[in-house]
Amino acid sequence: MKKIGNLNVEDIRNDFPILKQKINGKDLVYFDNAATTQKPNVVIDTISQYYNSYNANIHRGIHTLAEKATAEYELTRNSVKNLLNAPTLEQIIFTRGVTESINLVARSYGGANLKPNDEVIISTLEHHSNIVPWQLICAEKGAILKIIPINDAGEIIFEEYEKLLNHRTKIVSIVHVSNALGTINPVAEIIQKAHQFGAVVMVDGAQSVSHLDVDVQALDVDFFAFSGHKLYAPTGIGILYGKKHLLEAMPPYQGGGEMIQEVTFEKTTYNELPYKFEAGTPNIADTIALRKGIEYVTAIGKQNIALYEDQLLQYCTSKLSDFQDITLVGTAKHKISVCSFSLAGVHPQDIGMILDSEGIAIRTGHHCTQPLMQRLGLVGTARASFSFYNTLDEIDKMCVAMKKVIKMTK
Ligand code: 7TS
Repeated sequence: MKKIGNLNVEDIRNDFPILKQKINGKDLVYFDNAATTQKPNVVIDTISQYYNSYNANIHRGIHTLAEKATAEYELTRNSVKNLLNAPTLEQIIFTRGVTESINLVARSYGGANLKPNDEVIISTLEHHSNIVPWQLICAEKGAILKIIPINDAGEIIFEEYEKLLNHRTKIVSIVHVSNALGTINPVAEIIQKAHQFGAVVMVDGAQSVSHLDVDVQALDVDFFAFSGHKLYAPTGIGILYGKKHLLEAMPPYQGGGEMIQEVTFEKTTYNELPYKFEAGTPNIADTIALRKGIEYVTAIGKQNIALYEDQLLQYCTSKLSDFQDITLVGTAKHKISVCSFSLAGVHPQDIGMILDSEGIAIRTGHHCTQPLMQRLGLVGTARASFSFYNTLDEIDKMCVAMKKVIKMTK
């Protein structure tokens, strides 16, 4: 194993049992980390410990199991608060993931604040989950959705963004890091500009929290969302952070148990933050396990992770550039470790299938960013997205397999 940086990748790989298996007779090479990351033993074990020893509903029981489950669940809120440097625990709301967090803000904040002809700004880089919720609420409220264009490298054109801002702009919702291209957006500047016009800013952090340090106070962001499953934690648990005065003024998103203070048939009063937005029995086991994912990443250190993954990105970029028929898609100056590419005359799906036969898992297609693909004039791309458990040797294996793809398809 070629060594780079000061991560002990061999030790790290031993923490991820799934990586040890063979796929189609070959060692698994998992390059689909932008879709979901694999889980370390501590995360997997935490889930079974919960069901083995203290499964109970939370916030309501006074018995020992319920108290333990509640305490463990609430510890995760504290972990997320520290991860994001949020001012208070009440500003951390548990959701199912980024998708639900954005829908919550669009429905609750957008529903309460958008008026006919108000404007919402998103960008060409957005995942469908940061497009469709805004289309839905804009259609309902008669508001207008505006799109920041990008250049051919896959970077938003900042001057065009500035031109879109005006006194009718109420919400800017922008992806921190593009899942399809890896582009890191200048969110601090985007937020600052939006605030000059009195607009609130939501940042989709699905692809950023696992690679970059995020400080919601330094960014002065109004809403920030991420999903646990892209941060080495389970699926079905995600986060919405919001500024307190905004969350307090927003109506509930869903009604049910836990989110109420008092219910009569005539009138219901709502619980305080964050519970106002957490109706029903939540995903307790996976929330508890999210803390273990955060602790795992924090122990390795985001700086170390960024440094190491950048080496993987540079190596892969240079290796793929040596292929005459391969075009790299997404060449932004500031990128995380995502390598999207296309091969002349070959459908991305065929690349994916041949690589899979070699044990290599990549994502192919439009990556839930169809408008972005339309802008780039592509049906889709092949995308290799790296984690700190990937290696240079694995990138070499993918390049060897790409030679096979070329041979088989030409
Ligand atoms: N936003 C971005 C930027 C994403 O990458 C994703 C998922 C989402 C939102 C939605 O997250 P969810 O956890 O609520 O589903 N991205 C991908 C991907 O790139 N491949 O599969 C899922």
